[in-house]
Amino acid sequence: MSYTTDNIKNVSIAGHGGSGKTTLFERLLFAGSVIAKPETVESGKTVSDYTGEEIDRKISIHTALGHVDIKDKKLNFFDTPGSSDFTGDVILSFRASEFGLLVIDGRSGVQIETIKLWRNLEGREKPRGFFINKLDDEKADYDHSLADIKEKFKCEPVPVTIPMGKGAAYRGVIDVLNGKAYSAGDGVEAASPIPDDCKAAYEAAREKLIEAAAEGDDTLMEKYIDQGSLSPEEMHTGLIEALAEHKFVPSFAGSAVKNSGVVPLIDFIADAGPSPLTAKDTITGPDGELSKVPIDPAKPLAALVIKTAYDQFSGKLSWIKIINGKLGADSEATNVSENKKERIGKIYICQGKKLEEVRELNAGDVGIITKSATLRTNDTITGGDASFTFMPLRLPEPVHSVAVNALAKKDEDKLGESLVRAAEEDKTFRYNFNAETRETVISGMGELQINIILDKIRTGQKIELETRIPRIAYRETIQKKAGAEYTHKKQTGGHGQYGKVVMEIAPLPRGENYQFVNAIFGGAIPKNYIPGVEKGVVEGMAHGTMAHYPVVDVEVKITDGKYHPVDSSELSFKLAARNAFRDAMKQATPTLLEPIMNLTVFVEEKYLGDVMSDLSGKRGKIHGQDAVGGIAEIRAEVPHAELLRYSIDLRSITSGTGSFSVGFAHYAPISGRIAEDVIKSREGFKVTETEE
Ligand SMILES: Nc1nc2c(ncn2[C@@H]2O[C@H](COP(=O)(O)OP(=O)(O)OP(=O)(O)O)[C@@H](O)[C@H]2O)c(=O)[nH]1
Ligand SMILES: [Mg+2]
Repeated sequence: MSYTTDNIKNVSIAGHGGSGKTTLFERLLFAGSVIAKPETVESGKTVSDYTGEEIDRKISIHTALGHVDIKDKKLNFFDTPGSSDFTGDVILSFRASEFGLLVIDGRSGVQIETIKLWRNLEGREKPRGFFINKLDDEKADYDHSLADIKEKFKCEPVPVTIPMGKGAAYRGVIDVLNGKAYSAGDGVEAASPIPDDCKAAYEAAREKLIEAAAEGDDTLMEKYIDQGSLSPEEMHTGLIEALAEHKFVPSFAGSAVKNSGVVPLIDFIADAGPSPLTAKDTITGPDGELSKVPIDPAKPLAALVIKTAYDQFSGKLSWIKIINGKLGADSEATNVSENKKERIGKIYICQGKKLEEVRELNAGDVGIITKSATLRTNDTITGGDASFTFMPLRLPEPVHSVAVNALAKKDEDKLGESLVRAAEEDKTFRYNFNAETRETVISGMGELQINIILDKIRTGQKIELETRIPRIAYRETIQKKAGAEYTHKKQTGGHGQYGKVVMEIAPLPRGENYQFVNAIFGGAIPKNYIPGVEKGVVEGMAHGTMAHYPVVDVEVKITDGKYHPVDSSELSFKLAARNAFRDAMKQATPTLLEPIMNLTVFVEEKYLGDVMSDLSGKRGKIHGQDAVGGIAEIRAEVPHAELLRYSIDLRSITSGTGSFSVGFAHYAPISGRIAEDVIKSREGFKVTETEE
């Protein structure tokens, strides 16, 4: 059946790796009677970790979607991966949901990935809440987790459910909103009266929840001040409003493995979870202007492709979030982004990999179109003649790169096609052929992501691949002025070749690249040969005299020359200029330049010292440092050559908790041993240049 917009809720389950998201998702489906028996992640049979790579590794790698139909509502849940390598899939689920539920491991409190995800949700102004999990564990500490949330996020989480008992004595949760207790156990939780020994904790929590509800609505606040209490219905109304306005951050307690805290969570989301109707979506108009539009079922169809996946059985799957109107099966739509018509055939919703056909999807809902002809992630589909497009996903830049090639030349095409597909499926993954270093370089969020993609290509395509650390794009430049002259003279059968070029070269400030100055007076080189001279200079700069790297930041001034009325040609001047440039460069104290990157590292404060000393060993210059809630942010400039394996190094220094971002900063000179090694590594490099 199809649900109307006001009866749809979209929830992203996100949080640090291993906090229990997939287990919670499985228990939500169990409590919602979608599955008869919940499976464990270890069994490899959960609904949401269904791909081969997830079953092998026992972690989530892709975002999975499922839904619980309850109280005439459809609750869509996204189970997202926790590792920062797969952050692209988490962000796409944030884009498509109205509520971010951050799962906290009750044994460790707030972990670093969760902090990054909170910031992302904050940037999107999405309502968010917490599920404090694993409270059955001996090492779990509910109060510490709650205090940690307060400190790290500078927010006041208000418990909607609270735990009964601790560790081995953990018994279940109290639903503070509805005044019921739920005991942990193998079956779906059933409500019971609140035990006497928990009544005091319940009363105290209820007081806070009523206050939070009153904050959401002025008339409720007056009533609360007058009467000192609110009815459950009034509390719902107040909490819905407070949540939509970010005044209220709900927290839930539970144990996913013990099926505990799941039913009251479902109840809360069904009754008070943010509705798509309160969400605003950003669109880019035809003139490039940004504006915000509400999700609206009454407008003509407009939808966004949030994800593309390739399935062994169903082929291409395009995940669609409907923003306006409705999407019907067997209809025509326009793919505005590609400027093409798209025939919509069957449409589906899903429980993990299991597709369920539906006739239509209303605004706010998320579904899947299979085998589409034109759809790509981030495309906008419309039914009318709207010309706007929805804002594409904003994703972090890749931080880890490797060079790859197929071992057998004949497999290069297969590799190329697989890389195109991988980049379509995961927008944080890129590939690019670097003509300068003659390598295919693939980049992503970390070693794990890259290895998983390469493994999938190896086994799926049955090809052998070879990977290397990518070559660095060094440059060469000069440090002082110099001059040179060169005469190109050749006597062949017919016409000879003749051209003489006199030039001066001088260093330019860093980043200015190249300037060509024609300072010839009196026609020593006729005007029509000047383009040939410049071509020669450009060719000379393509391969410097130290290690054949491109030359940058040089001014080249042509001061004099000589021509021959019969034998001169553009080619003669080109060859003369190229050689004159190389001769001049040798006199101008050439030096190698290396790329320097801007690096920002996020680590728990306890690792700060180790990270700093590692960076100084990597020739890094620290520019700044901040710390918020136990997380340090370090900004530094570090040579690219030192960062090629940084995602691996940082992982080992910080036990996998640190993360970083990088971007190109500038080029800087290198000398001594480092330069000698670079020069040595280029021995035998062949330059192909025309002599004719
Ligand atoms: N004791 C205890 N263990 C739990 C609980 N929930 C999950 N676990 C265990 O924690 C481990 C990780 O659980 P997952 O559900 O895979 O965690 P996740 O957050 O989905 O992990 P990623 O998707 O890889 O980020 C598994 O061994 C679970 O059995 C819980 O409530 N209590
Ligand atoms: Mg998972």
